[in-house]
Parts: sequence; C-alpha cells; structure tokens
Amino acid sequence: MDMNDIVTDVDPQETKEWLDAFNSVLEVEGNERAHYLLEKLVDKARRNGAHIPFSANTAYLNTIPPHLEEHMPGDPGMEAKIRALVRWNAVATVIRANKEKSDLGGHIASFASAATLYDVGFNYFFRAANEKFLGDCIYIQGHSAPGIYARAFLEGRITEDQLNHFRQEVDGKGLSSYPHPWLMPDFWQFPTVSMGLGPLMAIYQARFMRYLRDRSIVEPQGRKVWAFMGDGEMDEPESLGAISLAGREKLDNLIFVINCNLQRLDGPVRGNGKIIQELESDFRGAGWNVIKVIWGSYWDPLIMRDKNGVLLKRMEEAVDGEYQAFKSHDGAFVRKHFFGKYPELLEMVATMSDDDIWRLNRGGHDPHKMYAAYAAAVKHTGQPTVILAKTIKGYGMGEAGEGQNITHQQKKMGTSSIKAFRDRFNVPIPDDKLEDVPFYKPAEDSAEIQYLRGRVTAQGGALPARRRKAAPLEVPPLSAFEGQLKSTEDREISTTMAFVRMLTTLVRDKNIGKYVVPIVPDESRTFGMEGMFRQLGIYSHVGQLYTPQDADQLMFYKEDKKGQVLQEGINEAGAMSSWIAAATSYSTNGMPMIPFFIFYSMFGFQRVGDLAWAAGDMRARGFLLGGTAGRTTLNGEGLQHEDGHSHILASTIPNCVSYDPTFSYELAVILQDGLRRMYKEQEDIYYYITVMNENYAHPTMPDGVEKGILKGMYLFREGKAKKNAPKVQLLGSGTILREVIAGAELLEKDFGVAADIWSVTSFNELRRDGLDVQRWNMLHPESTPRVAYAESCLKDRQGPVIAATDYIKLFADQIRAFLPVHQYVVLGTDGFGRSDTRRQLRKFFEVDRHYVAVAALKALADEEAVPRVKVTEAIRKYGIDPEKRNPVTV
Ligand SMILES: Cc1ncc(C[n+]2csc(CCOP(=O)(O)OP(=O)(O)O)c2C)c(N)n1
Ligand SMILES: [Mg+2]
Repeated sequence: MDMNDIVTDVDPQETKEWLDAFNSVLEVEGNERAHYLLEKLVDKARRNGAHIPFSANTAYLNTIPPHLEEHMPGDPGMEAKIRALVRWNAVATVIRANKEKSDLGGHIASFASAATLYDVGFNYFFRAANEKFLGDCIYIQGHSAPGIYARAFLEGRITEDQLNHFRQEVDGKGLSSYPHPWLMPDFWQFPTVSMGLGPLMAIYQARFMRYLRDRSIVEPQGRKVWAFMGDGEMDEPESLGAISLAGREKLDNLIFVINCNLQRLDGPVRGNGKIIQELESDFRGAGWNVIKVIWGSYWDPLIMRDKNGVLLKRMEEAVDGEYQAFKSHDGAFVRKHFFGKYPELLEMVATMSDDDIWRLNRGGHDPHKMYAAYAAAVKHTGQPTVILAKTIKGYGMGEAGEGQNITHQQKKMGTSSIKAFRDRFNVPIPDDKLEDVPFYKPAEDSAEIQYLRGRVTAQGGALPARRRKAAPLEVPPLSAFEGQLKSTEDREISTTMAFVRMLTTLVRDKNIGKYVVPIVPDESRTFGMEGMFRQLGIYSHVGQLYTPQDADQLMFYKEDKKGQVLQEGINEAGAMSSWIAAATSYSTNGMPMIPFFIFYSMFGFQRVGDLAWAAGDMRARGFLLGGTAGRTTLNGEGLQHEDGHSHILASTIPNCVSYDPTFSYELAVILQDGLRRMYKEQEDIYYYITVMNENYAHPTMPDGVEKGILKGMYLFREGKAKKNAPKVQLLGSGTILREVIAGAELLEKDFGVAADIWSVTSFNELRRDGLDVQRWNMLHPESTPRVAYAESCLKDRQGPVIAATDYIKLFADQIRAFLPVHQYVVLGTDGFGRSDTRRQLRKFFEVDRHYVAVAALKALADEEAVPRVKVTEAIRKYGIDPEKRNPVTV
C-alpha cells in the first residue's frame, strides 16, 4: 500500500467498505483466502490494462504482527541480566586491550548493536554438536568477536587471562581478533571477517549439507546454518551474489540474520533510503522468506492506535539518515523531529514523557521480537529465511558513540561514558573500580551462572565450537594408479586426461569412492569430464524433471538427486564455496569428503583468491586443479585466459601445497600422497595442482623418484657426456619441461654440451624447504649446517643451472638463494599473453628449446667454458632475432 495515497483518498467511504469486506475475509476465512482474492483482483486489473507498479516491499512494519508472535519461554529478567554482563565484558575486553597496550584495536559498537541477536540465538536456537547431533553452523559477524568471547567467559570456557590477551596472540594464550579457525581451532568454525565471504559460504554450506543428506552420506537431523552479517556488508557483491541459488534450491536449512544498525564504517549505509526495505525486495525477489523486525514491543500500542495510518506514513517517509540521527540524540529530539512532523502524532505521544519516547525500542533490541522471528524462521519450510533486524550501532555507548558516525572505530570510552554504560545495564561494578574497567563474572553458584549453564545444557553444549578431526579414511596405495605409472607408448595424452582417469579410479574405489566430490564451474567438456555426467550424475535436489536433449547418447546430461558431481554453472566463487564446504566437512559434519574443484587456472586464485585464503584459515583439505594451466600451453585463447602466475598466488597461502607436474606418474604420486596426508594423517593442508591440455607421450616412472617428486625435484635424465664436455643443469616444470628436454638434445647434438635434466614438480615446495633450512641455520650458527633439498640435488653437479617454466620468472627464481654457488638463469613468461600457437607463444615468451639452449650457452660462456661466439652462433642457427622486443613490455 502506498501510504501517500491516504492523504489523497478521494472516496474514503468506498475505501472503508472495501477494507471492511477484506477484514471479514481475513477473520472468517483466513490469510490464504484473502491472498487468493487479492491476486485475483490484481490479475483482473492487469488483464484490463491497468498498470500496477511492481513492489516487492511490504509496509515498514514488523512482518510478524504481535498476535502471531511466539512467546519466549524462560526468565526474561534473568536473561537481561546475563546479557548485560556479556555486554559489559565485551566492552571491557576492548577497552582494556587499548588501555594498557596501545593500538591493539577491536570493536565495541558492532556487538553492542547485535548483543540481543546473538543472545536469543545462543539461549534458544543454536544447537551444539554432541554424540547425538552434528550441530548447527553459526557464521558469526567478525567484528562481534569480543561479545562472543564475553559469553564464553561467563560459561567458563575462556579465562580472564585470555580476555586480558585479546588480540595478543603471539605468546600463545591470546584471543584472535576475529573468527579464525587457524588460530583458535577448537573454537571458531567459520572465518567471516572478510566481508561478503560469510554470506556466500553459508549459502553453499547449507547446500552442501543438503547434498550430503540427499546422497545418504550424512543422516538428516534438521540442522540449520545461521549466518550473521552487517547491513553495510550487504554491499559486497559476494553477499547477495548467491541468494538466488538459495531461493531456487529452497534451502530451508538456511537463516540469514542481517543486523541493520543503519551504519557501516564511515557513516550511514543508506542515509537517503532504507536498507531494510531495499534488502527486503532483493531477498523476496530471490525467493526468500523475509522477516522484518523493525519495531520493539514498546511501539506495539502506538502502532495499534494508528488507525488512519499517519504513524506508518511517518515511519515510511523517514529515511535511515534521520533514524540514525534520532537515536544519537534523546527523547525530546525524537518528539520534535519524528512525531512533531504531524499534529496527530504529537497528540499520540502527548501523555508520554521524553524518557518514555526514548524507550521506544528497535526490534533488534527486543528479545521477545527476536525470539518470535527466530521461532518462525526455524519452522519455515520450502524457502531460506532472512531476518532483517533494526538496531542501533553502539547501543548503550551513549555520548561515546551511540548512533554516531564515528562509532565503528571507537575502542575507548571515557569514565563518564563507562559509568553511564554501567548504570544503563545495571552492572555491579563500584564507582572506584570503574576506571579500571574490570571484567565481571558472578560466582559459580550464582543464579546467573546457573541459569546460563542451564541454557547451555538445553542447547546440547556450548557454541561456538569446532571439531578438529574425524575418523581417517582408507587411502588407496600408489599401485591403484598403476595405469598412470606406465608409459603411454605412442599414445599422446594430456595431464588433464591422466587426472580424469585417476579421478575415475578414485570414484570407483570401494572405500572412499563415494566421498569424492567432483566440482566444475561449467567446464566439464573443456576438461574431458563429461563422461562423469552419466557415470556419477549431476547433483540436483529435484532430480531431473525433463528428458535431456542428448538422452539417446551414452554420456547424456544426467541430473540426479543422488548425483555426485557439483556442476555450479559459470560461478567460480560459488564452486569455490562448495569446495570449501566439502573440504571442511571432516570438521562441520564429522565426515571427511574429498573435493576436486577443477577450473581454468586463470579463473582460479586471481578470481577467488580471498576465498582460497579463507580456505587456508578454515583448515580445508582437498584438491584444487588448475586446468589449461600455463601461459603458453593454452594456445589460442589469449591475454585473459593464459595464466602465468597462479603458482605464485598459490604460494602465498601457507598451507596450500602446490605442484606443476609434467608426466602422469608425477601426478599419480602427488595425488596419492595428498590423499594420504590429508585423509589418513589428517594434516590441515590443501593442494593446488596444475594440469594441462597439451597432448604428449608419457614415460614409465623411473625407479626411486617418488620422494623427489614430492619434495619438488628429481633427476629425470643424466646428460650423455663426452669426456671434458661442458656441462649444464637444466630445470623445467609442467609442459615446458618438454622444451627443456628438447633443449638438452640441441645442446648435446649441436654444441657437444652435456645437460642433466631435472623435473621440478614444485618450485614452491623447494622454496619452503630452503627457507626453513636457512632459518634453522641462522638460529644454530655453531651446529653443522643443514642443506636445502634443492642444494642437496645440485651440489655435486657441474655447470650453470638454467630453469624454464610456463610461469613468470619469479616462480623459478624462488630457489635462487638455496642453490650451490652455481650461476642460475631463469626463463619464464612475464608479460601479457596473446593468442597464437603453442610454438609461436613459446618463441614469443622465450621459453622454447632454442632459448633454453641459448641461455645455457650464454651461462657457459660467462664461465668461460665455451667461447662467446658459440652463443652468437646458436642465436643465428635457431633463427632468434636479437633485436626482438621484450615480451614483458609488449
Ligand atoms: C572485504 C572487507 N572490506 C572491508 C572491511 C573493513 N570493514 C570492517 S567492518 C566494516 C564496516 C561494517 O559495517 P556493517 O557490515 O554494517 O557492520 P556493523 O559493524 O555495522 O554491524 C568495514 C568496512 C572488511 N572487513 N572486509
Ligand atoms: Mg551496520
């Protein structure tokens, strides 16, 4: 209803008749019938050509009317007391951290606005994991962490000493600034503080839980995913980016709670509009159940008396900037500027004092309203629910920040504000102690603590809490990949093809096959994985409601409720979120899953890098496969597709282990060991492996190379040297190793140089090993120095070392410090890619066999092992233009 029309109602009598008729339908026949009639009327109007403007909004009122609110059980007075203590300890945590040690930071205002949202959830709705129940998943807004610690302190799970070490983690006992499973692995489950990732990951978490249920891997228990977020956070594309998926998939195990305190860091979220109304229409449009909790109980009598709709009109016309300003002042200000606009409204509050007006609360600060919203949300079926709770940022901070634009950054409060805060929440701290802002915890046998314990028991345990391990899986031995360890003879295949065969072996494995989760963002055909559509089925909660176009084909497009493949559409961020849900299933579901997310390597780390970082924090275990990898391997596709740096990005994630293998046996060794480390030993690491689409023959695995493959390099072939021939050490990875092998042959044949060839499966792992050794040696100056693995490989070898890869030079350059005193020359693919044939691209980027040979000869010439003229000779012989422009700059 457009409230502006009320004033211009041309026939109030007629309006009244219609409304009376409608009211009697509502009362006698109920909501559904009333809705049906409305739809009929709208349809009739449209068919007659009436233009009825679309509105996905409802009035700016609570969605649940007071008479339909479910009542909160328990003792509200006692809960208010406990909540006050949580508030106090949260504030004390931050103030103390910024008092004694300067600049540790922390946030007061966010939790101050959200305290009731969490409190009601913890008391009645969030169910912990225990022997009988796997636990609800709670995504807590990062900046609310102090409040969560404060509650855990009252529960006896966190000590005062720990609170005193908020944000002081280095010595081991401190509390992390935000939810980080890496830092507090028994406490935090979900990293949320990079805004937008929490909402996105929560949607895919809910979806993955449904997948596990539909595939009968985890029994249905009615678990819920609760995700808390800020209204400012909703501006992140990631926050809203997947809500249509949640609506489409009818994820009724998912509840979003958006704390609409109308402010973000700098100022209002929608000063000139209304964030709650905007989000309501977004979510309703995406098929969600929307519950608005705007007004607290003190408003109910006023709203009831608003027969002519003037109050609602005023509520609708005020913008968020005004609502924020109202609550940064006082009751008199609200009377003047809110109610004062219309005489009827002034009249309505005439008998109320300014204090009474000030007490008119917002929905998100009213536990009864929040309880009713949560109770409705958990019962709602067929749709995900979003609760839009209106609150005040910095609630209770008074002049130190309540409703003020500066409040987000407030880490300190003056003594008078602390005193006001204490008085407002009735915390029993005497005046002479206030300066110190001490923590407060009632005695163990106090009514408060006993009550709190009762709530924890009723909810099945305390939250948040994280499971570290699950039962290990039985991992197949390397011999399971026998086919990949042998030569392909004349058959030319790509490492992608080899990978798909290994994946096929794995899904057929009787012990772990069903736990494998292949994930693709609309690229199955690119990677030759379309056979899996039919073999494994594509997961769809509703099965397949149509006969696919290719039903008569062997490998038709099969959607299935029990499908194993997650086909995420063109959606790397969503696919990555699915992968994270699967890769942390050992923790969230007590059921290890083995996800393989295969994507265009260029649309991997650089596209979803922040999620990859969060995956590290979350201790994800699984495989990421960068397909069509390398800057010159993906011929034809050009600048936006050719990846020359994903390995560098992968190397920045401390627990991501990465490899760039060339041959299928290398891939088999890496994969099998990855399974062993992650699923048997339960190491909190994940893998990034690049695979290519270039076809070539693969040799049989040489004896005894497994260890070297895993450590990062091994001797692939010894140079055939005539006595006294000059020697070089050639290093290569991925498809460029083949250019290195060809380069060695040229050197031998054309210049009589003997080249040892090393397959470097991981420059990244070699660097990690080298750094570790270097550090140990620095700290143990008088012990026998340890030797980096790369050095141990090359120290007894002769000649300069030349490395070539399909990645930027930095990739191979990483090991420079850990080589023996040899010269080290690196070739790589710095610069923007372009479309052409592989041969042309390798020439352009100067990583082909000819450049390998020239680089080796130049290095030898610098050591006076060959005359310089030999280099010139090679340049001429191989048709290289010395005046060619540097590929980095063109
Ligand atoms: C991706 C990202 N960008 C920026 C920030 C920095 N930041 C932290 S909190 C915040 C404002 C949050 O506002 P809102 O979501 O409304 O939460 P509130 O504190 O108001 O509850 C910003 C910009 C961040 N944490 N993550
Ligand atoms: Mg906000």
